[in-house]
Order: sequence, then structure tokens, then C-alpha cells
Amino acid sequence: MTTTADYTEKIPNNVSLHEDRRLQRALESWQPNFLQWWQTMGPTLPTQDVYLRTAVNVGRDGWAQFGHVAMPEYRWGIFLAERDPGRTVGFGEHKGEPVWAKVPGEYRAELQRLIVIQGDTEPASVEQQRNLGATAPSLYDLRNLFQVNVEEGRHLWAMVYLLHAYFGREGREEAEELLHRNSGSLDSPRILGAFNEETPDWLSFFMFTYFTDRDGKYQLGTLKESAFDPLSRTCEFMLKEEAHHMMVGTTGVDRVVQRTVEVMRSHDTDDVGGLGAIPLPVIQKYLNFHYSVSLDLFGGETSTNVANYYTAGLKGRWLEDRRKDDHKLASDAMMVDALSEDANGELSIGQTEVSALVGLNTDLRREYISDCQGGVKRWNRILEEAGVKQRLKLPHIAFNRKVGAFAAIEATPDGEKIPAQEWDRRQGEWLPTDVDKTYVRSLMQPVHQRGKIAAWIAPPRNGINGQPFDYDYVHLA
Ligand code: BYC
Repeated sequence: MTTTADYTEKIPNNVSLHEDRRLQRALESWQPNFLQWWQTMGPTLPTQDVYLRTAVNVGRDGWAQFGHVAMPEYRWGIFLAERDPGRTVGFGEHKGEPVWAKVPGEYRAELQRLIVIQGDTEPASVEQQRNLGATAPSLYDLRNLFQVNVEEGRHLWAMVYLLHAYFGREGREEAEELLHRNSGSLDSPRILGAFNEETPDWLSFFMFTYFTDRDGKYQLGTLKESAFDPLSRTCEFMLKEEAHHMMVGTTGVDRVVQRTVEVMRSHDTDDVGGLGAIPLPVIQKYLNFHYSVSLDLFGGETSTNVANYYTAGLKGRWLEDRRKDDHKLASDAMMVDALSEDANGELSIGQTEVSALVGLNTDLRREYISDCQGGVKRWNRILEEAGVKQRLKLPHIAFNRKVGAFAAIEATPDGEKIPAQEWDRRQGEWLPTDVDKTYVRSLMQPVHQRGKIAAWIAPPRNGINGQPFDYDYVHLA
């Protein structure tokens, strides 16, 4: 095992793939199917080449190389973080034992399921974003979109490697299925709800990369703790790539808010709808939507699945080794968000005490929520500095939920439980309406000239890899 990727092979890798001919052949026969999927379900805008980063090693410094690449020739590969030979299981009933280099028979089904769910999200997001190139606000943004897309493709490779290398024939079949399910398909949709939603415009894209990619960060963070060492090492390296996706979302929303307040100030009005910027209430509605569908991705507030994953050592907690407890949780309790029923059978939003193990989805969701607050704080600082009185905020945890404790009720963004009829009447106050979406889409005119940018978004503070904003990041075909 080295940190350096071998690019002389058909499939670049740092797992000495050439030493296992059978595995190499199996992956080489999956490769054309992947490329076929990329051609039919990947980005639709024709390009000659794009200024992309490619992983060259997995070490701490200088792991990436930048250059113009024709996208179908991008070197998607298999990269695992370096092995720590002394690593032991950090939690659950196997705590303290050496980590596993192979899949224990008794956990095979659960591990395969977790890897398939993770793998399914990666190509799904590429499918959701495939038409965005046609309306990119600048070449800088276009390049970032494609960078995110090729890396989601690589994350698919990461999961497919695990399926092929450790799960035999079933794993190979699941790897095929990952290319057959499609985002939004009626017959064979993607597994998790948020990955069947559309990403039809760039405000949605920035909200998706802020909120939904951030779920990815947290889920990968828990799988990085796994006792199954190849999964842990795979996720560790994926998290490095994920940091750029977070940056795209955070600064993307920054720049939309920035432009909106500039237009508000220069025209001395809150109503920037007719002035080519996105009104703050519309930004808030997009935020409400993407945040609430992303909360669903953490599963139910209580889950016996997650309790079993934890006890078995398959999926840990966010920053497991910083937790000050026994890392087994067998006799611990915690409060989770819940619906409670009073004597008259009326449901209200509250909390209930459960065993800490079954509350682990809630634990992870809370870590995620406090991270999301960071973005809102940052966007509100832009509003404050511009002397604008409005503020953005995260809606209540019970708002617009389709999974978990609050799926059965309707609630306002302030967390007030309301009857279904009121929800039907008022949801357009809180979620993007067709009018909002049509307006946002009307702004999405492509700006594909070097150094130019659309009027609804401010330029970025920095370019990519030290290049200026007006660099030729993409050559269109
Ligand atoms: N939609 O016991 P529960 C990323 C199902 S994003 C539909 O609470 P559990 C990325 C669930 O399967 C990160 N169904 O669930 C981001 C179960 O079904 P069964 C992706 C859902 O297992 C942007 C039932 O409901 N990675 O990387 O505790 C771009 C009961 O649920 C949903 C992972 O998610 C849903 N939202 O937790 C690119 C990590 N939620 O068994 C990439 C792997 C739940 O009753 N996955 N269900 O038929 C997991 O850790 C867990 O499976 C989940 C769910 C957190 C998803």
C-alpha cells in the first residue's frame, strides 16, 4: 500500500489492483458500463475540456493535480487513505479489537446495505445536476459544477470497489444496479428521497451542495469510524474531496445573498424581484426546502437499524473518539424529538427519552444542524454588514418532514403544529411556489464568456488553485 496513485493502469488506484487479476478484470468490465452511464446520464453541456483536479496521492499535502481534461477521459480511480496498522475498533461490542480487513459473515448484509445506500447517492446527484451546465452563471461556476460531478463519479467508484472486492457476486450485482436506478425514475428511483428531487436551477444547486452534500459529509464521517477498515479508509479519502463541495455550496449562497443585498441597497427596496436579483424571501423558501429534505436523509429519530449498526461496529458517531463516554452506550439514555399524545389523543411536538443507541440518528442529525447554523450565521453577517434588517433562519425540525417522527403531521417553520388544510393553504408561504421557481429559472441565462458573470450572483472572492476569476476554466465544444 502506497499513498501514490498508479496512473499507468487502466483503472488508476492505490490498492495494488494488478495483484488481484480477478478483481481487476471484474472492475475493468464494469468500467465501460460506468462510461456509458456518464455519457447518457452525466453532464449534457458539450465541452472540449475542463480545468479539473485529479487525485494523485492520498497523503496530507499536495494530493491533487490540476489541469485541463476532456471529461470523458477523466481518470476515475480507487483511492483509499493510508492504512493504520495498529487501528482498533473504536466503539460497540467489539471496541478495542483489531479492525477488520475483511467482512465478517454475520455483518455482511448490513454492511452491503450501508455501502449500497451510500453508493446510490453519488450517481444520483450527477443525474440531478446534468442540465445545469446550460445555465451556468460563469465559467468558474461551470467548472465547479463539473468538478463536483466527476468527484461524485469517483465516489461511486469508491463504493463499487468495495462491493466488487468484498461482497462477491451479490456485490457485483449491486454495482450494476447502481447504474440502473435513476434519479426521479418512476420504475427504479434512487433509494433516498432527496436524491429523486430535481436540481433545476443554480440556487437549488448551491442549496443542495450546502445542505445535502453536508449530509454526505456527516454520513461519511460515521462510516469513517467503521470497524470494516477498507470502508473507513475509503470514506476518509472521500471526505477530503467533499471539502470542495462544501465550499461550492457555502460560497455559492454567500454570493447570491451578496448580490441581492447590493441590489436592495442600490434601489432602496426589498422587492428585487423585477430587478434581476433573487428576493430574500425566495432564498429563505429554497433554504427551507433543501434543509428539510436533507434532515430526512438521517432516517427516523429513533431507529433499531442504527442501534444495531453501532453495536456491531459498522457505523460510529461523528468524531467518535472525542466523545467522553464508554463508546458502547448500552445503558445510556438520551432525549429525542418526538410527537407526544395527551389524554385526549392530541399530538404535540416535544421530546421523549429513549435508549442512546436507538437515538443515534438524532445524535448525528443534531451535529449536522449545528453545522448548518454556521452557514446561516455567515449569510446573516452579509445581511448585517449591508445594513439590511432581514435575517435568514433554519426552519423547525418538524417542518416539511417525510421521514421520522414528524412525517405524520404538518408544522410551520416556527414549529407550530397545524392542520393539513392549513398546510395546503399556506405552504406556498414557506416552500418555493411555481411562481418563485419560474422567476428563479428566468434568471438562469448562461454566461459562458470568460471573465463575465450573471447579474443575480456576485463574483467569487478567489478563483480555483490560485487562478483568477477570468481564467479559461472551461473550453466549450
Ligand atoms: N428516504 O431505521 P430508519 C451523500 C428507510 S448523502 C427513503 O430510520 P436507518 C451525498 C430506511 O432505509 C449520504 N427511505 O433508517 C450527498 C428503512 O427502510 P427499511 C448518503 C428512507 O437505517 C450529496 C426505513 O426507512 N449516505 O453522500 O436508521 C451528493 C426506516 O428508517 C429514508 C448514507 O445515507 C429516506 N430519506 O437510517 C452526493 C449512509 N431514510 O429497512 C452524495 C448510509 C430512511 O425499513 N445509510 N429510510 O426497508 C445509512 O446510514 C442509513 O441507511 C440511513 C437511514 C441514515 C439512510
